[in-house]
Amino acid sequence: RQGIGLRKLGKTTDEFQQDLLSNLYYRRGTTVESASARDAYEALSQTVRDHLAERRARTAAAQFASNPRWVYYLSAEYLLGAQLEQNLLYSGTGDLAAEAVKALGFSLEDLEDLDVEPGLGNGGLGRLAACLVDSLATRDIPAVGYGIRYDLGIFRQVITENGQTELPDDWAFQGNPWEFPAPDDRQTVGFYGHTEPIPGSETRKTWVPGEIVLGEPSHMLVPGYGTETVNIVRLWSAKASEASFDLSRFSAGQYAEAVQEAVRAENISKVLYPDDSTELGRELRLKQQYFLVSCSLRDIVRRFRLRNEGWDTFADKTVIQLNDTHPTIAIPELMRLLVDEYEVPWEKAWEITRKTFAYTCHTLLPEALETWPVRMFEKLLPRHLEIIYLINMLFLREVEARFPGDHDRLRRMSIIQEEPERRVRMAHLAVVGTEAVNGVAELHSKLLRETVLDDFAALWPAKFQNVTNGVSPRRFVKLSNPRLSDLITEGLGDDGWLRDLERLAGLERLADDSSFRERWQAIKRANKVDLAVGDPDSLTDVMIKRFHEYKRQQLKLLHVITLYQRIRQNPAADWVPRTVLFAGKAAPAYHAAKDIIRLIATIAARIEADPVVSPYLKVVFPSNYNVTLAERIIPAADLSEQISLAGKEASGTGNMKLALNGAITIGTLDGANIEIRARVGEDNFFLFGMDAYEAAQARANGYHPRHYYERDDELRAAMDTLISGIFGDVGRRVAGSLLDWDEYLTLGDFRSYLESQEHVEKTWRDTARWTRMSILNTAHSGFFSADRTVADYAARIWRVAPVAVPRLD
Ligand code: 26Y
Repeated sequence: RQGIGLRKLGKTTDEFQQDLLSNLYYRRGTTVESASARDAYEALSQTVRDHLAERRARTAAAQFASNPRWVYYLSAEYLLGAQLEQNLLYSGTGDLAAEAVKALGFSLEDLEDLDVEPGLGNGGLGRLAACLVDSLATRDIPAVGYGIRYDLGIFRQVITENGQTELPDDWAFQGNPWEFPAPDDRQTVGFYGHTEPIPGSETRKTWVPGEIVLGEPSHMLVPGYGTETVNIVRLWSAKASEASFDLSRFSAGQYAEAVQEAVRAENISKVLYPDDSTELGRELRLKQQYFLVSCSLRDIVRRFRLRNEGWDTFADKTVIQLNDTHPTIAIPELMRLLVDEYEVPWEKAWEITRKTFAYTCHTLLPEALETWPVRMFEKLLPRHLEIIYLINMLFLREVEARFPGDHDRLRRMSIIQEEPERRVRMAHLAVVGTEAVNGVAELHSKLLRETVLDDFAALWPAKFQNVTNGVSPRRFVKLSNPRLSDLITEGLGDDGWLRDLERLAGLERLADDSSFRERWQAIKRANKVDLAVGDPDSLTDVMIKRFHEYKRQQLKLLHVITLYQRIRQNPAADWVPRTVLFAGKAAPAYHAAKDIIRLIATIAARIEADPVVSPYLKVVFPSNYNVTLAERIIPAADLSEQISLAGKEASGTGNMKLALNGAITIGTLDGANIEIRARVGEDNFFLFGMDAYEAAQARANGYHPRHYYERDDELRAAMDTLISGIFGDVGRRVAGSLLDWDEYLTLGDFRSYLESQEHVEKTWRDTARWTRMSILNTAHSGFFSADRTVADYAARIWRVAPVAVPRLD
């Protein structure tokens, strides 16, 4: 079937117009005369998609022909962001599309407003997955991202004075033009049941599952920028088998009972992170993890077997990256497939498995390291538990050989935790079953080796690596900040920086050019006008991220209260007007984080109503922070709040996006802040607070928040306002938790933070100086491109090379 070619896709306005009409008529089934905006959006999306699909076909052919080592990225989350604008850019059809839709009576902007982002993730880890697949394609690396196609993505957040409320996010309610469902390519996934010995074999077993669910794949195209490659992310939906519908019950009028099994099966991909406060909720999460793993591994094995190569070459042709521990059951699952189904001897299978997997850790909080009760595993995945036991036994034998008689070490390192209840430690399984383990910023990787994973680093020092995170310069500069992109391109002479972000360093010489600085500043102002949340001449101070106590939105809030009190005490002073913008979601069951949101909303309203303070201070909290909203806020930010307690934020990626867009960071020595500061320069970064070692020491030496409360008058005044109850019970609760325990040393860092904020204001008054710092932040953030991150993974962890996709001329 070689040599059958496609008609070339429209490359002129007329041709594009024709393709658009053809999609409107033949795929959408409507006419120009009756087309709604939705019809036009769908037809346009399909037309753009066709351009990528054609590149996709060439990519698949070129990648298959070169028989490369494939990168398979397994992630429970993908926060891909809106697709239309990106795909117009990546397919180079933006101008054609604008003309063509105009002829239909629509504007491109109107149609872009109909493009709903798939919110298939929570935060940093999910957006990182999206940036990495973008850069994998941009670097021409053969790769597939695997994930779950949740029916309901991350909840839609509504902020009122009562705090956060959560509404379901039925993101594909009106259809999703960007995906290619493949219901005929479905996989079968087992759960529950029991195992049976296989006569004559010690290690092989038969697993007889008690429940079968189908996994239906659907893929989205992931184009590279400035290249031909189009990779895919393949997302799985749970579907009940035909047999699960009980026709006789239905006929008897037992409608609910007739579908209950099907509903149960399909609940697996119903929502992202179902509430885990009940046993059933926790089991559903484990089911999701295995569902993703089982479908994806079957797909990976199917693709490998297309070539009829022996298992000996599997690890040479496959690397599977585990995005945190959520897909770690892939390790015992690959063992099960190899040993039980393909009769590969255990030792051989283990060698293959270890060489195939690599694990990225994204946390330092010990409580965030996943563990699952052994009894839950035993019930849901009985064969996997047996395999984990055997892996653990052989592993502990290895430890015992290296450290004879060190029983405490065995207990610490075991994959099974014994006390207070037996649990499977997923991070230990992930370290034992992989060839490489990496953290996501220098400090994080170092602390992993020194603290949470120190025993493993002692055993296998070479396994531990660092790969600092990065972000997509296409989405987070070119698409989100077109004005700045144009100025950068003009300043550098070409737009090569979009594929080679270190070239931004060429802006350094322009930082001293006053007319360039004025244009830079005018762009920031125009972006603030677009965002329309406050006076565009005020200092736009943004804290945008998930709500978590370790990130310390409460510290920012204490700063706001202090400013409020200072202004009230001395209204005539020369205050720097500020707009403080918070955005972010809290996990629905995380009450302390939701209290902080509610408190911010309450205080925002109080300030708004205060005629003395409101000319200088405004607090805004736009609802429903997501990728689309981030793309609007980031270009307008002057000050980037990165104020987590040092040693707690693994990396952060919002910090990188903001610095790239010329916001100046006020931050602690945490995560990637340290690397940002090292690159942009100490003078262009507002540093405060304890470092990670000082923080650990403060805790160890007996940290007493009251000590700070008693000695700092302004801190006490701010806390007393909360305690007084004028901001309600929620204020009392937040203050109480700070005074009584203050897990993240908020009060300990308060004075240092305030001093640093005074330095911010002093600097802000000198516009030329501030703008210079802003330009230097952009100029020296080129390292934080996800293209560099992917190059690091490719060279140091995956050992893969690009495969060029030939152009179609
Ligand atoms: C519920 C549980 C299984 C769970 C679900 C999601 C645990 C963790 C997560 C998500 C974690 C996450 O987003 N981590 C962030 O990853 C970013 C990318 O590496 C880092 O920049 C950021 O510091 C880290 O908090």
